[in-house]
Amino acid sequence: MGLRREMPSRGLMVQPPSDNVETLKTKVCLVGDLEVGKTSLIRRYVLNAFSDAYLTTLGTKVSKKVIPVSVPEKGLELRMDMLIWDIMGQHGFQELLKDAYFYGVRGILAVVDLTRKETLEGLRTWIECVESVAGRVPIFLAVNKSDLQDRAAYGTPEIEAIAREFACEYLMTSAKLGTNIEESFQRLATVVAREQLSDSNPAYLKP
Ligand SMILES: Nc1nc2c(ncn2[C@@H]2O[C@H](COP(=O)(O)OP(=O)(O)OP(=O)(O)O)[C@@H](O)[C@H]2O)c(=O)[nH]1
Ligand SMILES: [Mg+2]
Repeated sequence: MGLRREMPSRGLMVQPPSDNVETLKTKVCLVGDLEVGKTSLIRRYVLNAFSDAYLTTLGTKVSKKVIPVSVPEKGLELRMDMLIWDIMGQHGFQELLKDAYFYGVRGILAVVDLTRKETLEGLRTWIECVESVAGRVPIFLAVNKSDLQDRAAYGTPEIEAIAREFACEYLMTSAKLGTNIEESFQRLATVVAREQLSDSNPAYLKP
């Protein structure tokens, strides 16, 4: 798989301002193999909670978070209503349910597990699956379980290779310790907003 092409622009879902701040409605999803920590990242982000117990996600769960986003190059401050879709990591369901889950996705938080190298390879089919439904969308990569550095199965070169492949940025995260969770979602929100506000959507930029 070569480098990703530029993403086509598409329409906006902008609501009229209620409190003088424009609201951007966005659907993002977390994808990655079983047990990488998708549900834990969302739990930490939305509820600031964590559990060591592993309960695999069956089907999907949607959470919502309202975040301020600034796009400095456009001089814009926005409110993003982010719907966060937690998808189960079972590859078998992909073809069956992808239309239902990935329709309208505007951004992907791709998650891998620092202690299992195969989760890097697993990511490819996840991203292809989302993009087969939603088209090209911005991606942010979370290399999760950074608290288990002593069990790391790969290092920076492998991470940077996969980040290059998907033309995305990444952070090392720990849902357990709460490391880089806010930052990861915030940076995903920013790249998604930037894409949604691309030049082909000039209507949005009117005062
Ligand atoms: N040490 C450590 N464990 C973590 C971290 N994040 C998640 N876990 C553990 O990893 C296991 C799997 O976490 P989940 O959040 O359920 O993983 P998932 O990706 O949602 O899994 P599926 O829903 O089955 O696809 C659980 O036992 C979590 O406690 C982390 O940052 N550090
Ligand atoms: Mg889960």
